[in-house]
Order: sequence, then C-alpha cells, then structure tokens
Amino acid sequence: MTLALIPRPLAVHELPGTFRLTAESAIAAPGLTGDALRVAEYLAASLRVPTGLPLPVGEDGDVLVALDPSVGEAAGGDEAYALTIATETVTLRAATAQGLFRGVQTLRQLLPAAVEDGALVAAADWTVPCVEIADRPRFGYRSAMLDVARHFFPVPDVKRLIDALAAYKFNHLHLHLSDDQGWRIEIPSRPELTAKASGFQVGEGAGGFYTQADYAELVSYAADRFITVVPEVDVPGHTNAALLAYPELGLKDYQPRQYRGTDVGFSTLDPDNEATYTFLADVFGDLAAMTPGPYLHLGGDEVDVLDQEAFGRFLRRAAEIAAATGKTVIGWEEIVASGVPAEVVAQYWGRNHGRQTVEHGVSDDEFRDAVAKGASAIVSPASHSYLDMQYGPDSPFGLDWSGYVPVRQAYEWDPVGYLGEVEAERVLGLEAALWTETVATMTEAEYLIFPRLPGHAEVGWSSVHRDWADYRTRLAAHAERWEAQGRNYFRAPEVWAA
Ligand code: TNX
Repeated sequence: MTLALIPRPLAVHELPGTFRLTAESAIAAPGLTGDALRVAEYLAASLRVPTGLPLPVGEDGDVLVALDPSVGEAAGGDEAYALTIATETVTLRAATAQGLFRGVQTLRQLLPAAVEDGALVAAADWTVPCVEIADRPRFGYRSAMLDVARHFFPVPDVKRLIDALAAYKFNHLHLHLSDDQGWRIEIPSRPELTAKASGFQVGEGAGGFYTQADYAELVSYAADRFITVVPEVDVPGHTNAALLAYPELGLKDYQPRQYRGTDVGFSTLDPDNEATYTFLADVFGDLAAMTPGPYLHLGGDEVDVLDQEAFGRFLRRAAEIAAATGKTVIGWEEIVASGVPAEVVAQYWGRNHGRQTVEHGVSDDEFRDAVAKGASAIVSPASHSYLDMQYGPDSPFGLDWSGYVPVRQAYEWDPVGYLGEVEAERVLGLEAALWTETVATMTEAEYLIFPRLPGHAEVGWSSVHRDWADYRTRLAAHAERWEAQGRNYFRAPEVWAA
C-alpha cells in the first residue's frame, strides 16, 4: 500500500487524481443530529485550525458525512465506515456515529501532515489522493493502559494520550488508578484514600489525584472520541497506598508508608478481615457509579504475601462484589487460577516470560485452558505489547524484565496467534500497556509510546497479515505528524535508517 495509513484498512482501492479542500469547501451533514452531527462538527473544527478555511457544516458541501445502515452489516459493523475520495467530492458513510469517527481519522491521515498542527499553517496544499476505502476492525477491544499511580499524570496529559489513541482508532483507555505508590481517584465514600495516600509517587514529586470532576472530564473527553475508560483499582496487592489511609485493612504486622520505590508483591489487603470487603463494596460501588463504561478492572496481580488459598478466596469475593455493581469484571492473568467465574475477563500479561519473582503465576497452558473453558481474554504480552519495555540497551527509559521490545517486535505479533490454540471469539482484543516506574512526564512517556503504539493499533484493527517492510514505510511517514503535534518519539534506527 502506498498510502501511509495506520492501521491498514481492510480494502483500499487507489484511484488517479486528487481532491482539494478550498475556501469554498463545506461539510455536508444533511439530516444528521446528535453524535453523528457532532462527528461532522469535530471534523470541521479540527480542520479549520491548521487550514484557516471556513468549512461550514450544513446541508450541502463537497465533503459529505452520512449515516448509512448498509455500511455496518458485517462483523465489526459499529465501527465500520466507507470513505470515497473523488476529485470533486469526499464521501464518508457509516452505520453509526462511531464508524464516522473512525473514518474521520482515516481522512485526516490522507491529508498532509500539517493538518496535525495546532496552529494555522500558511501555504499548505490541502489535497487528498483519490481512493476508495471500506474498513472495519478485526477486534472490538483495542486498548491502551496508562499507569497514573507510579507517576501521576494530570488531566491535560491524559487528554493528549487520548488524542493519540483516537488517531489510531483505539477504543478503550485503561487507567491504573491505584498502586503502592499512590491512590489517584477520589472515592466519595472513602475520602481518606486521596487525603492520605495521593501525595507521593516513585522518586521525587508530589503525586496527585483526579477529583470526581477531573475523572468525569476525562471520561467525557474520551467518550467524545468513542473511547471507553476502563478504571482499575488493583487489589488485593499493590495496596500500600490504600493501607496508608486504612491501616486496619492490612495484615497484622504490615507497616504502610509513603512508598517511592518500584518493588512489587509486598502489600495486600487482609482477606480474613470483613472490613476489607466493606471497603471493596464502597470503592467498587463509587467507581462503578462514576464510570459509564461497562468494565471494572480489579487488578489481582503480584501478591507475594498470601498463599494460594487465601488469594483465591479473596479474589472470588472481590469479583462477586465488583460484579454486583453491574459491570463486567476484568482481572490480570493471575485470576484464572483463583477460581473466579468465567464471566471475569482475564488479561494475559505474560508474567512467566521473565517476571518470576512473585507468587500465583499462571503458565501459558493454564491461561489457554481457562480460555478453552469459557473465559474471555484481553491479550497484552509484556514481550510485545508493554510500552514500558526498553527498545534496546541504550533506551534511557523503560524496564527490561521481559526483554527488549524493538519497534518491529511491537508490530509482529497477534493476540490469537500468541495464545495458540484458542477460539478466536474468546479473544476480545489487545492492550498496549504503559507502566510508569521510569517515566515522570508525558514527554518521557511519549518516548516509549512512539513509535510503538501505532503497531498495536494495526495488530488490533487490521487483518492478521503483517508486512514489516510495508508497515515500516508507512510508520516512518507518521513522524511528520507527531512533529506537527509537538510530540516526543524515539527515532528508532530500524524505522528511520541512520
Ligand atoms: C508487572 S503487568 C506489573 C506491574 C509493573 C510492570 C512493569 C502487571 C499486572 N503487573 O506492577 O508495573 O510489570 O513492567
């Protein structure tokens, strides 16, 4: 494919000629209301800034945005779209507003990189190559995770990440909201959590937390981009911060403290204290009420200080309490050995591939068995999809417990293929996860995110076919877009030959 589109669309038919946006151009959105009209307006508003063109949204115009139920008939229909660029007109059709939004991202990528600029760009030529595209995603769950607990990232940083996710057609954002180093979300029934346990983080720095209003703002910013926020409160382990607020919920001899290190596995809620479960009901209940999306992530990873019986007993009750909120529960891979019901979605992270220092691990075979018995899976193997793994020995940021993850390795993998013999329908999709032990700012985070994030976008959206040479050429062309957006990225020699 010669067009630098990521993720690669299902069907692309390139045609001769170009379309040009001009001072006479207008967005036609006849009959659109609600979310679909909002998408047309989002398109116009985002193009007006760099182009300086008026681009009114109305009944008529050379850029038609239209709802068309026939576009969404196949699988993946809610996000399917059809985009036709002819010399005089652009036509974007989808069955849903969400499909239109995904198509808008493709149209943006067909425009010159200057379209990504946050200010007026003089003397650019706003042309688009003629093409017919029919597109829809392979997986319905395409997620990125941001750990805001090890280092806190304020609302504008998260919005910046959400914009990147939207550009690459991700549809979920998982926020890791609590860990040993801080509690980052205001829980109205448990105000001590943020009052006592949010003011620190890894290394230096004051930490922070999202108020309910901050969280609502993030949820709605994401929803405007058809991205669902998946909140995670990690239990029973990774709870040193929670225990600083509620020390009575810990094991007898545990001394909670302001923890600024990066060890794992040392903290836990006490499974034998009834107050633990009252705490969970309060926290999960409030979080569920604040979260319009269907998922609640309860963590469940890395507990060194409980035996398997106590760990399983805790998780079965925790899962029940979380499910009672009406949400679909997600837990890290360790949950498959804990006897939680198959309705709990298991998130594979491949701890066995390098991280052998903690208890309750599951082997790949055990994970596969759980999926064969009916569990659904989100697949995020550290060896491919962890954005916090170093690119190589010279990476200034990142960890290496699962080995280095060069750009090519972050592209050449497949969620179903990775697990092996599993029914494809049980695999909801994938996640690219950024743990933030080693990055304190969005600029540092972006160094790890780019250029690897687009590879996961393609793995999640496009067919199983991978062609590194073709992908690399398309990826290389995206650097100009990140530069126009003012983003940091690692200029990997495997992509931009020195
Ligand atoms: C493993 S992945 C963890 C995190 C660390 C991460 C660092 C998972 C469920 N647990 O606590 O931050 O490795 O790569």
